[in-house]
Amino acid sequence: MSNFRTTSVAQVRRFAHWQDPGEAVTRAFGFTDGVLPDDQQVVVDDELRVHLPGKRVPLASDRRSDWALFCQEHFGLQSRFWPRFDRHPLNTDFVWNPVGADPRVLSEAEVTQYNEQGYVVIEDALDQSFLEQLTGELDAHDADRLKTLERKGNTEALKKISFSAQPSRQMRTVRQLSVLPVFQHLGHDLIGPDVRLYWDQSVYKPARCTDPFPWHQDTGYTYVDYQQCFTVWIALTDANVDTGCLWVLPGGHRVGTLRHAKSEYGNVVFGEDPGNMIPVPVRAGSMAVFAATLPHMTGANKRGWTRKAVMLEYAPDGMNRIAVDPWGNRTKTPAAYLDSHYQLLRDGVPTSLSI
Ligand SMILES: O=C(O)CCC(=O)C(=O)O
Repeated sequence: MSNFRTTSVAQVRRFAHWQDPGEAVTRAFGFTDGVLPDDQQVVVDDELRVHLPGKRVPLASDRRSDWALFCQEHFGLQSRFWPRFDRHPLNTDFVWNPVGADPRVLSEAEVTQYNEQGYVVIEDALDQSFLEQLTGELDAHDADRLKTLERKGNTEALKKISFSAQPSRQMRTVRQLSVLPVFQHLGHDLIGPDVRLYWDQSVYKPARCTDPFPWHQDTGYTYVDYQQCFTVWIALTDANVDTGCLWVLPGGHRVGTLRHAKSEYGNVVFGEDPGNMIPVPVRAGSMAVFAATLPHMTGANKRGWTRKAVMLEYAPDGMNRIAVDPWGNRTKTPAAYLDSHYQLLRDGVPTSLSI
């Protein structure tokens, strides 16, 4: 028998996405007026099903991460399908708000996948000549970094993953990339009418770099008051399980920001691999678009060449960083640096940027 807890209909109704079964189902379970009374006892099990006591067929069944978190927090019930979630202390009330009501670039199927799984892949988003130009310029940027490391005799760092923060500040091609129509339209579909670039970086994983980049959420670095930002991970070289592609925990975005620990390679949300993780291989020029709350990691690069990617993160205009000062007070500051976090969509209309 699975692990279970007995509770009441009133308690399960406190879950933000709870939906009572339809009248026909409720009647079939013997409630002749078709209504489940608040004080009706129900049993919730670790497969995230809700039963009436003694009934074999469940009243409801919901495998989503936010229901798992609710069961964990309200009933002390650890589900079989998800890792233990530990909320970020400032994340007290996150509820996933479905996006993509009137999509411009995503198909209905992609909108559904994004809301349910937290990511979509867009194949061949960049044309070949732009991809080559972008990669060439980022390579030159990385070559400078490598030379400096060599000069300093820092041979260990040469073998590790390397990040170049905000190349858009220096490189026009990265700025041009970040405002491509596909990103303006994605901003509209996944955020709304007013969208800014929030972050950009290149990520190079050298040949035979065996260190995975650990599980984290992109919101796990700086707490912000809007958690449904999105990240675009663009492959500059083919990325698959042998070359260090992304792995994601599909559906894990719905719990909002979790507590992260510090590690050598950045913030970590899960100490070990969660079950149900899947790889997201993408070929050069294609990209994974994912919710900033989606737990993800990248694996080892077993090949003899560098895996290269560039990442862009988008947020709504007006988003704030929230921090807690040493006296325990919450402080709020605008998340955007207006010079580099330019606005690419205003009132739903692409802005005319001179970049
Ligand atoms: O591209 C990688 O290897 C990992 C980058 C990443 O997930 C991040 O910086 O958030």
